[in-house]
Amino acid sequence: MNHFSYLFCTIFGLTLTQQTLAASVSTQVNPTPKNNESVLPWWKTATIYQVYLRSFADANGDGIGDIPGLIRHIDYLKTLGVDTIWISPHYDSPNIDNGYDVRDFKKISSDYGKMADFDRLIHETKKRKMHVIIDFILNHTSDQHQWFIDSQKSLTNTFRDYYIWRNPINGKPPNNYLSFFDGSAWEYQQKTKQYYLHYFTKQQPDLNWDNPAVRGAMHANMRFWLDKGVSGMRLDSVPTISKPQQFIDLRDLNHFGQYYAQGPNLHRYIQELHHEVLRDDQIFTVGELFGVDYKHLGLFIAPERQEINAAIDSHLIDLDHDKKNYWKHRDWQIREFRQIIQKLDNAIGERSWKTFFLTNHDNSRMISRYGRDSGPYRELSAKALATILLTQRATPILYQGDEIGMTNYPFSSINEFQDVSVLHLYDRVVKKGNVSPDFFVSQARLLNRDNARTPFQWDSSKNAGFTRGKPWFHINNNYRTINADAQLNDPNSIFRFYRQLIALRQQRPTLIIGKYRDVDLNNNTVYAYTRTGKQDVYLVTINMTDHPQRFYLPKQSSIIETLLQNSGQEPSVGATQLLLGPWQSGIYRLLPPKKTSQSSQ
Ligand code: ISL
Ligand code: CA
Repeated sequence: MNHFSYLFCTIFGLTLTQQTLAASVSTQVNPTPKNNESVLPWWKTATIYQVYLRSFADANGDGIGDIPGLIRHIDYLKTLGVDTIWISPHYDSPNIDNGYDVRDFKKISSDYGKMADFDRLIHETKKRKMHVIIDFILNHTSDQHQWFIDSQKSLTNTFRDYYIWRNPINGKPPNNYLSFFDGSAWEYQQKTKQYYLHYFTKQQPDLNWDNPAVRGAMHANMRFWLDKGVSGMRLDSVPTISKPQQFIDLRDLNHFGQYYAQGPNLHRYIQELHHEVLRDDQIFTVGELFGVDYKHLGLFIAPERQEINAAIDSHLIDLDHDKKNYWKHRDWQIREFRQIIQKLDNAIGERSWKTFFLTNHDNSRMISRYGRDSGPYRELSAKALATILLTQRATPILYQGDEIGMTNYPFSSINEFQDVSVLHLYDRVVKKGNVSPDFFVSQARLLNRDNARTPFQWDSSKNAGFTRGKPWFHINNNYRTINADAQLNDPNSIFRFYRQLIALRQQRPTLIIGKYRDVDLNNNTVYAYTRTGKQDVYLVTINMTDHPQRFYLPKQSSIIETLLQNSGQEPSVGATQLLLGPWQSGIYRLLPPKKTSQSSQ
C-alpha cells in the first residue's frame, strides 16, 4: 500500500553542543524550559515500551490482560530500564479491531479494569519516574459510539455531520475508495439511504473533522486524559483525518493509503490540535504517519510548524510486504533495509525527530522477520537486532516480548486467527479469489498482526504465567524455554542484553542524538554505521548473516574502546578491521580521522 518516490530532504542544521549531550542524561524526567533548545526534551532521551494490554498480563483471571496486570509488572519494566510505557487503546470498545474502535473515549474498557486502576497506573509510574503515553484514535470511532448511533437516526440529526455521509451515485457507492481492511470504504445504510465512509472496518466509521463540533469534542476527549496525568499520546492514523472535498474515483487503487494521507485541511487540523490541546512542552505526541512519503514527513514534525513531536514511519516495517498485495510476503535484502534507514534519517533532518521500532502490534515478531527465530542463531540474532533498535538517532520503541525474544506463532489454519484484517482478506482473496488456503495461510503466518498479539510469556508455568484462567488467544508453545523468568537472572540472556543496551544509551548521549551515517549502503552482509557527536564517534556493526564476515573500518579510523558486543572476542585497541561471527554485533568507540570529527555536524 505504500509506494513512495525516494526523495528526501535535510531540513535543518542545528548543532547540539557537548554540554547539551551531558545535560540530557540528568534531565531525563525533569521539565524542559520552554523554548530552550540547549536541553533535550524528555521524550528524545526516553526508551518507550509498547504494551498491548490484552496480551500483557491478566490479573483477574478472565483470560484477558488488564491494567492491574500491567501494574504488577511495572517493576519488571523498570528493571529492564525503559522509562515510558505506551499502552494500546484502553477505552470502552466492542473490540472489532481490538480497541481501535472506541465506543466511549472517557471510559475504560471493562476488559482492562476501572478508572481507579488507570489512576493507580499513573500514580505507580510517576512514583518510579516513568511516563505513560496513550493511544488516541482520531480518525474514527466505533459504530457503537453514541455519536454514530445518533448520526444514523436521520438526515437532520444533530450528529449527522459528525460522520461522512453521501448519497449513492447511480445506485452505487459515491466513489471507488477501498478500505484498508476490506472492500469498499463505503457502507450503505438502508434507513436514510446514504453511504457512510469507513477507511478501516465498517464498524469504524470515519469522523468528519471538517465539522468544528467534532474537532472541539475530540480536543476535549484528549484533554480529559492529559488532565489525568498521561505524558503524551500516540496519534493513531493521524494523516487520514482530513478528507477531500469531493470524492473522485482514484485511478490507481494500489496506492490508496497515500491519497488518504493528503487531505486538504490535514495540517490545519493538526496545528489546531497542537494549539488547543498539546501546547505544553512536556506533552509528547508521536504520530503514526503511515501513507506519508519521506518528503512530506517534515510537514508533520518540523518543530516550528507546531504539529507533532516525532514520527512513527512505516517504510521499514513495510519492507517484507509485497507492494501490491500487502498480505503477501516479499523477500528483502540487507541493503534495502539499511537504505531505508538512511533515507529516513536524511528526511528527518537534524532538528526533527522520529521513533525507531522493528515491530509493533500490527506486524509479525521482529526476530521472525529480520533475524532467526529458530536454530543456532536465535539468541544472537535477537541481541543483534536489539543493538540496531537501541543505537538509532530516534526514540526507540520496544514491543512487548521482544526483550525476551518472543517469536511468531506457528499458525497452520485460518481458523486460528482472530485479527479482523486477516479474516476479511481471507474471504476476498481465498473464497472469492483464486489463491489457495494453504498459500494464504503460509503468508499470514509470516506477516499477520496476530503474531505479535499472542500472550506475553512470563514463566514456564501453565499458560506461561499470563493468566490463571483461559487465555483469550493462543500461547506459543515455546514459552517453556522462551520466558521472562528464565532470563531475568541469566547474565547472558536476551533480556539482560537489552538492559545493558538501554543503560549504555543513557550513558552515551551521542548514541541518542549523534549524527547517523551508514558506512556502506550497498553492503549486503554487515550493517554498519557511525554515530558522531562533537567529541566522540561510535561505530555499530551487525553481521546480519549466518556466516562469518570480515569488516574493514572506515578509512583512517580505528577502535579505541569496545562498549558492548553480543558475542566474540573484543578487538584489540587500534584494530582497523573486525572478523565478525554469524549475527555478531558490536558497539565501539573510534579514534576518528581528524576530518570526521570536525565535519560531522
Ligand atoms: O495493520 C495494518 C495492515 O494490516 C496497517 O495498515 C494499519 O491499518 C495502519 O498502520 C493503521 O493502523 C492503526 O489504525 C488501525 C488499527 O487497526 C491499527 O492497529 C493501528 O495501529 C485502525 O485504528
Ligand atoms: Ca483480565
